[in-house]
Amino acid sequence: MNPKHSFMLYYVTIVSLLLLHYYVAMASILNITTDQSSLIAFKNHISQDPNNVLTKNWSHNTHVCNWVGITCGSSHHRVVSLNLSNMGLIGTVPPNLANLSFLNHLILPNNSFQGNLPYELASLHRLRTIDLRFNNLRGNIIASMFVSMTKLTTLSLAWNSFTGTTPCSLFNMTSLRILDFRGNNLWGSLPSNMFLSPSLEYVTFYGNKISGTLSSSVSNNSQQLRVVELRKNRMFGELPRNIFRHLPYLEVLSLSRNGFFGEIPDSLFSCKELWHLDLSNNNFTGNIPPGIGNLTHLKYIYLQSNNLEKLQGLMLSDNKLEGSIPSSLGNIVHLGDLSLAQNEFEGVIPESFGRLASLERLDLSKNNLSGVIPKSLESLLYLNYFNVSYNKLEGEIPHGGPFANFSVQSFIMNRGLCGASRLQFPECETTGRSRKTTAYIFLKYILPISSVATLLVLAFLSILKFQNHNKVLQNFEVDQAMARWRRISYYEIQQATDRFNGDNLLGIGSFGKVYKGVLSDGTNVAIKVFNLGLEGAFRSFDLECEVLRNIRHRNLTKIISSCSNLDFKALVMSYMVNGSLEKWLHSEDHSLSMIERINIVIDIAEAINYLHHGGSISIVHCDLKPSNILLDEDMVAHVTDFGIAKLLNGGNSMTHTLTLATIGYMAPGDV
Ligand SMILES: *[C@@H]1O[C@H](CO)[C@@H](O)[C@H](O)[C@H]1NC(C)=O
Ligand SMILES: *[C@@H]1O[C@H](CO)[C@@H](O)[C@H](O)[C@H]1NC(C)=O
Ligand SMILES: *[C@@H]1O[C@H](CO)[C@@H](O)[C@H](O)[C@H]1NC(C)=O
Ligand SMILES: *[C@@H]1O[C@H](CO)[C@@H](O)[C@H](O)[C@H]1NC(C)=O
Ligand SMILES: *[C@@H]1O[C@H](CO)[C@@H](O)[C@H](O)[C@H]1NC(C)=O
Ligand SMILES: *[C@@H]1O[C@H](CO)[C@@H](O)[C@H](O)[C@H]1NC(C)=O
Ligand SMILES: *[C@@H]1O[C@H](CO)[C@@H](O)[C@H](O)[C@H]1NC(C)=O
Ligand SMILES: *[C@@H]1O[C@H](CO)[C@@H](O)[C@H](O)[C@H]1NC(C)=O
Ligand SMILES: *[C@@H]1O[C@H](CO)[C@@H](O)[C@H](O)[C@H]1NC(C)=O
Ligand SMILES: *[C@@H]1O[C@H](CO)[C@@H](O)[C@H](O)[C@H]1NC(C)=O
Ligand SMILES: *[C@@H]1O[C@H](CO)[C@@H](O)[C@H](O)[C@H]1NC(C)=O
Ligand SMILES: CC(=O)N[C@H]1CO[C@H](CO)[C@@H](O)[C@@H]1O
Repeated sequence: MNPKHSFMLYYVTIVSLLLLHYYVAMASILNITTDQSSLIAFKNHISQDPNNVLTKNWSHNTHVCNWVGITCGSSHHRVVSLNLSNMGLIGTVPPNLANLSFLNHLILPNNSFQGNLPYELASLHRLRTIDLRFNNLRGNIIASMFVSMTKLTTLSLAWNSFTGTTPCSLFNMTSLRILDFRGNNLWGSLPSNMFLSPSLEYVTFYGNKISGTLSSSVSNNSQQLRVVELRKNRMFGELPRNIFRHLPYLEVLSLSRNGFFGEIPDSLFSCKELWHLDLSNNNFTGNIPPGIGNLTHLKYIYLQSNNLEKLQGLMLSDNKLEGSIPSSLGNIVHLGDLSLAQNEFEGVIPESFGRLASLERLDLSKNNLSGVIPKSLESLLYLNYFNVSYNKLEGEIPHGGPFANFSVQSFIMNRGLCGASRLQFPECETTGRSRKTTAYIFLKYILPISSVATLLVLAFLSILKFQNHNKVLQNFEVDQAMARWRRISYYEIQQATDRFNGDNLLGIGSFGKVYKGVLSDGTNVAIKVFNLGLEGAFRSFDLECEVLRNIRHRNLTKIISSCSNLDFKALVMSYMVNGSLEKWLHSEDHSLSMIERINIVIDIAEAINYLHHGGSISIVHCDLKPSNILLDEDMVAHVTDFGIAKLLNGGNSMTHTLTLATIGYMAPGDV
């Protein structure tokens, strides 16, 4: 044997022996006793345990398998699961956990674990679940730490402060089903094999700093994907045409708040299971492919803030779309064909549809629409098909423009339509006998006229009399208001709403829910709880608080208090016993006297005047309607819901407008 070969032989033998020794040693060292000492070491790294759960329970007197949060395997009696969810623990994750060599589930969400994740955990190759959501962990995500965990199905590190480039090699793992990195600070781009994983079902990088484009390597492997959420990142570029072709089970796709541009690829419409599609706040242009009509499960579609004005047809019929019809549809001025038939839309037909000058076909049949057919539609010269059958529309059928030609078939099965004697509908009642019609005329004509008149008088008076005192008075009132505005705790809100009991729910809107509640001092309040999982909710809350610093008036809804901490935000407002003006105008068992009506008009006018002229910043409401007028126990009207209001800086600079978020109650379903 030549010396070189024998050296190799010795070398290999020695290395093998060392490895064997190591494995034997490991096997003899790691047993349930070492599991126990690992957990004790873990406990020692916990600096605060608010409910003393571990302090009391994890004691030497009880077997480790009986400790709270610990599960042991039935045959080998080693720790297989560590689950300490929602305990408010503060501490770090020590490397000693890597000695729990049989661990399958590491579940520590909603605590305050800090610092880095020790790289030693990479040796836990039996792990199936890692759930560390809602902690304060930081440091670079090192993908190689996870790739040896060949059974890992769930990796959820959402809502921490992890940094680094996107862990691309995770997409090569054949076991991963859930990959959740929401709310961290990852950058870099996503790998081109992102959709290639044969096992991934749910992938979200919502709210990171991911850049780059979304590239198209897809294959028939990527069949399992159900949820792809890349909302609120820094991605850009055109979407490859075929990108969605191979994702037959895709249910949720959210790409909003990136910089994608170009056309929406029609391969999207081969995703037959899609029910939530959010492409809003990008720069998509052009048409929505007609294939969108094939998405029969679609419930939510968000396309706002793109450049889709050139859209010529929008067919969303026979879906399960709900909520009100977005009035922004009125901006797609080239639209020729709009069908929203057979959905579950509620609310009114937007007045803005009168701007759809090219519209030839409008089908809104078989929904739950109420209110009147807007007279603005009379200006749609090219409209030759119109169908609002099977809704709950009421009031007078317009007769001008294209309405001269429509047959009764366009209007069947609506409970309150009148006029158009040609079609044999009952004549519209113009006298005080019909509340609805009076209310309609009142709102449509008298209210605007008297508001304007009141506004003019008030504006004149304020110019004449209060010119100099206005600001001083204003500042004084605001300071007083801030002093009175006390903070309230999550606990108090929970008590007030009987633990957010469904019976107390007043309404649901785009940013969360509104509950009725009773504070400990007996005050009835309405509590608007922001759903922080939703995009924009943080911003909405902050803006509302900002605006509330600027406005305060008896005829606007009053904010009593706010509650703000990292994962809960709410506003507490006066509860308006008598509900909305809409209820009073449009329901059988309510009615308003003429005096009440006039008083309401005056209240509204005062509030609007205050918004326009009352402070250093003018506020334009932009969405004044009966459902946004709330009545208190004395039937005093309060203006609410500044969802689409505009702040005009200095009163004249129209360019610096800032869109506000909803204040006050929101109209249910104002998505
Ligand atoms: C675990 O291993 C240690 C040292 O190898 C030993 O002293 C101890 O008795 C073992 N415990 C059990 C429960 O086997
Ligand atoms: C620890 O908690 C478990 C599960 O709640 C319980 O069965 C056990 O008795 C507790 N042990 C101690 C010492 O409190
Ligand atoms: C972890 O524990 C919490 C509270 O005890 C429980 O609700 C949750 O289902 C557990 N999670 C898993 C994955 O077992
Ligand atoms: C987080 O834990 C706290 C208790 O520490 C609990 O009140 C809260 O509901 C939990 N949050 C979530 C999102 O589970
Ligand atoms: C457990 O892990 C720590 C840190 O990784 C290590 O120093 C220690 O030797 C391990 N203990 C046992 C008994 O294996
Ligand atoms: C996917 O499968 C279909 C037939 O099942 C085949 O026609 C197509 O070429 C395959 N695509 C890829 C990218 O493998
Ligand atoms: C859309 O394009 C315009 C003009 O190219 C650009 O100014 C704007 O920032 C883009 N918007 C997004 C969300 O990328
Ligand atoms: C929509 O469905 C029809 C009929 O099933 C089919 O012919 C058409 O190709 C589909 N369109 C798209 C874009 O998938
Ligand atoms: C229409 O609205 C009523 C109540 O406003 C509701 O009960 C009904 O289920 C709705 N119908 C559809 C088809 O959504
Ligand atoms: C009504 O229909 C007739 C014949 O189809 C057409 O000539 C006329 O322009 C239509 N009128 C309106 C207002 O659309
Ligand atoms: C409008 O739609 C309803 C329900 O689909 C239908 O019965 C009616 O004939 C349609 N009207 C016209 C003018 O096509
Ligand atoms: C500034 C103000 O409070 N305006 C009116 C609000 O509404 C009540 C009831 O109508 C009036 O009395 C206030 O003058």
